[in-house]
Amino acid sequence: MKKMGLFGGSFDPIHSGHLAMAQRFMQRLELDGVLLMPTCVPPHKIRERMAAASHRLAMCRLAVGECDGLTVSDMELTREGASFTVETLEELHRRYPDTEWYLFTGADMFCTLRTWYRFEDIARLAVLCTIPREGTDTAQLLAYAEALTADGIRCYVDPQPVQPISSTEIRRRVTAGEPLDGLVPAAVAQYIELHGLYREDGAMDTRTKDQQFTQIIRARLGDYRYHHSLCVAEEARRLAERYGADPQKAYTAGLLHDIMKDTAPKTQLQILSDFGILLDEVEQQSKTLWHARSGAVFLRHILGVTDEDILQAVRYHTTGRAGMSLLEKVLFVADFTSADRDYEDVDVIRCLADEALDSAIQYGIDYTIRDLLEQGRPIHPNTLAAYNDIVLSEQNGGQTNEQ
Ligand code: DGI
Ligand code: FE
Ligand code: FE
Repeated sequence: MKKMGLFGGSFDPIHSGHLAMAQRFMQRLELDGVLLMPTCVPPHKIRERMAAASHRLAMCRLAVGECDGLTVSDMELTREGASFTVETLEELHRRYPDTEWYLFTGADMFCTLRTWYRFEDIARLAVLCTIPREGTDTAQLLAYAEALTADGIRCYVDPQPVQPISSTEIRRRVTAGEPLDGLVPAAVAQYIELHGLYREDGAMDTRTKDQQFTQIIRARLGDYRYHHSLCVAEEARRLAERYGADPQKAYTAGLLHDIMKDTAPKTQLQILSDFGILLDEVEQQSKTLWHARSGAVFLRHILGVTDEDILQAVRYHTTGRAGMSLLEKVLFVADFTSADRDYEDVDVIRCLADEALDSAIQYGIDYTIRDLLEQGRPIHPNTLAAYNDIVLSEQNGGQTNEQ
């Protein structure tokens, strides 16, 4: 039997208190994992400045990225209308028949459990768990639990109180422009800022998107990769100006292209599976290819980047593909020729890049393929397709610069 925690909530936003609670239960009850379940908010409960379901879900995904054992489910959000906890538990039992479920509730909700819809079934389908909040009366909680136990209901009250943090307080701080220091994971704080959540109307962030993206990659990348990304952005802008692509988009694509490069492979796989992306055979074998795919997914679904040119440029920046767009070519080449690059042939490819993008791409792929062959690693079909595409079009009388 597997043991899993179920933690439902509006998570508006998810915060460090939620994560601490999930981790505490996981340790104490020796759970195999915890499923966070952002819930639908029924129409009569929608407050002013409430974050959309998609935002609440994205913030949960960002928050669990760094926490082992935690995963997020969109089951309740994708179902029609609001769900009852009992229905969710029934569905989970259907989907995972060999799992024992532990339902987490905050201290205040715990004492209302008996009034929940089909409470007896809930109690049959899960062990009811809660944690007292520091400074509140734990005696009431224990008394309630004792009464449940007396009725033969399985429940668990953690002996050690947790520091209370509330989503209401976090929203209030954001609205008032006060710092969130440590109350939410850094990635969630950035997300709130980027999307202008919980703000008074008209008090939008005055920074440009690129400034915000720069701060985001600064937090997600190590020094080396951050510096590389800034250099690729500069180089992509320069090449875009030279070859007639959109310099602004090129700069943004450069900033963001390696956004997942320093993220743990396991987390990258999680993001890909969250959004239903399947890796092909070569990709499964080559971790170095994952960051381009997980990066594009992260940009689209978490950072809310909607520009398809940019998303495609990031997605194909490692392998290339047949029929690359001008922006894809610009980013692909900039990744080879940026100021931080320092390999043997870098000057050769820089010269080529100033003559014709395709020549630089051909040289770059040639270099990559040789390297892969030497190491006995598989070559991705897109890499070969990109290579053939360029060689063939040159033999057909040579389009040089533009596609
Ligand atoms: O992320 P960067 O280091 O800036 O550069 P990149 O995104 O081009 O990644 C380079 C890595 O990707 C390098 O380790 C080689 C690998 N790679 C590129 N094309 C292929 C490939 N790996 C496989 N297996 N197959 C490919 O076709
Ligand atoms: Fe890359
Ligand atoms: Fe790169």
